[in-house]
Amino acid sequence: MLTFFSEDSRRRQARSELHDGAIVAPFECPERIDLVLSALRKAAFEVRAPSDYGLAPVLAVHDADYIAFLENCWQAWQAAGHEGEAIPNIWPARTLRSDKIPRSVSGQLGYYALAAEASITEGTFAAAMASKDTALGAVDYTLATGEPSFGLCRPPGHHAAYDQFGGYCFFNNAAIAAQRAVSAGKRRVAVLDVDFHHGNGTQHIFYHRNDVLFLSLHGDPEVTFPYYSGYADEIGEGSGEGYTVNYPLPPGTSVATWMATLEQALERIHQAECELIVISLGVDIFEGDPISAFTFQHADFTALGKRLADAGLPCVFLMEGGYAVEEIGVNVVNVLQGFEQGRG
Ligand code: SP5
Ligand code: ZN
Repeated sequence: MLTFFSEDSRRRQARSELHDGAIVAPFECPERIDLVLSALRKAAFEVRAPSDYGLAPVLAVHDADYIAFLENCWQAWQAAGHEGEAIPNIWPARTLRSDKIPRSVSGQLGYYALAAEASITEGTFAAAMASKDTALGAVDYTLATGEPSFGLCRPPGHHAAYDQFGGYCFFNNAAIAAQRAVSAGKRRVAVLDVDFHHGNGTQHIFYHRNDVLFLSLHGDPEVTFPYYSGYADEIGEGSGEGYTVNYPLPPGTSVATWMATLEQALERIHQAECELIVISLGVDIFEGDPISAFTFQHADFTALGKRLADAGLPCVFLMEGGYAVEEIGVNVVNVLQGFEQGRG
């Protein structure tokens, strides 16, 4: 399987994450890509650099003012004299005005953020640009050839909504890729999100549409980030009704139950006559993940890849979460190798 990666993904070098009441070194760190890359190379996958696609494919799914905010935020934050990284500390929460975008970068941060753990830093925008180029390189290759691909996206994307960042995500790479496939003529595309956390951003972007079917298996938001999205009664709206499908699962869910749930998702993908699957591949479903609570072992990732190959559709795998850094490489490679075995 051909894989894509842009070196500029390293340009996000955040120092701070708000976690458990403390500022800690970010879970979403650049070492993650080193370990995936070395595992890919060891398994003899070709890694290709994507071309520069500019902002047009980003603006196809995101708000232009939001993108301009991300581009300018670090500079404005520094100009305002702040010493640490840019982290919001107030939001237009339920009892405040939500129609106002303040002039101050601090006010804008809260307006455009849906969570506070991910800081904005000097290289964040450049890394987000690199990450979407990786996704676009992968989807373009699959659209041109019908062959599967993997994009080693960093930062991840699935929490990023039309005009909000959070959960380590800034541009929604999976949504950008799915939109690309629709624009290229695919009549319906599935985004299958297997990351431990609900892909609230992807859901939000396509909630009113039926040309992109969004399905997500994730930790029950009653007890898991992002808490305010990912319940089973979120099914899409208007012509999008029935084209959002959520499978919240309790912490500790067995792999057998998870795989049985995947069967339901794949059944829906076939029923909806999707022509391509974008897989939001979070390997934070691994048992050893430090911030998640599913129970995948290394071999289960191979089985997952095989099962996806059985679905018989062109697949684009895009990296989302996965924070058991030492094991992230083997878990990703196992999915990709399982997929190749399944096609064999
Ligand atoms: C892309 C992705 O996987 N983003 C995840 C963002 C999660 N951020 C908040 C995590 C809070 C974790 N609290 C876990 C307590 C575990 N004991
Ligand atoms: Zn996740």
